[in-house]
Amino acid sequence: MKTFFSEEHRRHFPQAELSGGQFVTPYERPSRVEYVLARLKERGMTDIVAPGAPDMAAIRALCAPDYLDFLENAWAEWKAEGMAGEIIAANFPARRMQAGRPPRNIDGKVGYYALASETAMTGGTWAAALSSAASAQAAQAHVAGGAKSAFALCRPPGHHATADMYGGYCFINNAALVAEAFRRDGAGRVAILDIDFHHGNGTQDIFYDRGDIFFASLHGAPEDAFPYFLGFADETGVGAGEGTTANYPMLPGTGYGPWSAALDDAIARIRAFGAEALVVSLGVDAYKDDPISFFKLDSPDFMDAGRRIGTLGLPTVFCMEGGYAIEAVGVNAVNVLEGYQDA
Ligand code: OKP
Ligand code: ZN
Repeated sequence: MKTFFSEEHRRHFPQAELSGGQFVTPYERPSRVEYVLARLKERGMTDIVAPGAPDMAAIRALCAPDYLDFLENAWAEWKAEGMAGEIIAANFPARRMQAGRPPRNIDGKVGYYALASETAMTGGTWAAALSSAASAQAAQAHVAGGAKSAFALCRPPGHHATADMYGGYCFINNAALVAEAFRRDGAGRVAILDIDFHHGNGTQDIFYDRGDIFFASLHGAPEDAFPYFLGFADETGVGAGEGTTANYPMLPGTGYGPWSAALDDAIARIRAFGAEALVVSLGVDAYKDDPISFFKLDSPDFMDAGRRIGTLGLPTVFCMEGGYAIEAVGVNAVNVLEGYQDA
């Protein structure tokens, strides 16, 4: 399996994440990908290439124009306003406020386009987010061109980003770009399987009313875990999309037994849906030692999960999402890929 990866990810490295009332070094940090690259090489998966320029037309088709303008110009506006630090959202349109009017002032604008305040932006964030999207797009093009599968080693991740909001370390929804690209390249129906510990709220939101794209997510129950306000089992889609969203929220301490039962159900749903291509949001933060998650998967479980996903026999793009037990991220992510290849 070929890997698509851009060194440009390094341009996104904020110093601060707001966590537990303190600023800490962000969990989502550049060194995460070093462990993945090292493990790929260790396992002989040395076909690692840089993507070309991002397909901006596809990104514009996915995202709101004002949101993209915001991402591109936020740093300059923040600095022009005299802000001393990194961009952190502090003001949100909460219940019964005007959620549809982007403020002129950048401090207000940031809150308008953010869905949470843990994620800081800096001068390099936009370039890094674009490079991450480019890796996803290149991986998809590779599979559309006839390869069985590809791995987009995306950083920053994407599954929390909606068409017009960032947060949860995400800015552009890479998995959504891949799904839409598969549709444009002729797949009638596409499935997205999100195995990151956190609910893929952005991906769900983007495709909630779509009958042609199935979204399944295994994640920590929203009562207990970020993003808290989406990912409940009774969210099943709307309109033409009724029945094309499947959420599997699970409680703290969930191990591979119940988790893999949910995976099998999601796989059966994807098979029944008749998907012709598959996108996997590959987060490995369901790992037992992940510092911000509460599932109990062990490293061999990720290989078994990959094998089960492989039984679908679909052309597949894996997009890297989360995973913060950084020394184990490489083994766990590559285990999924190896399991898939062995299926
Ligand atoms: C992104 B992805 C740490 C709380 C972190 C945000 C989590 C974002 C996860 N104190 N909350 O889905 O792995
Ligand atoms: Zn996650």
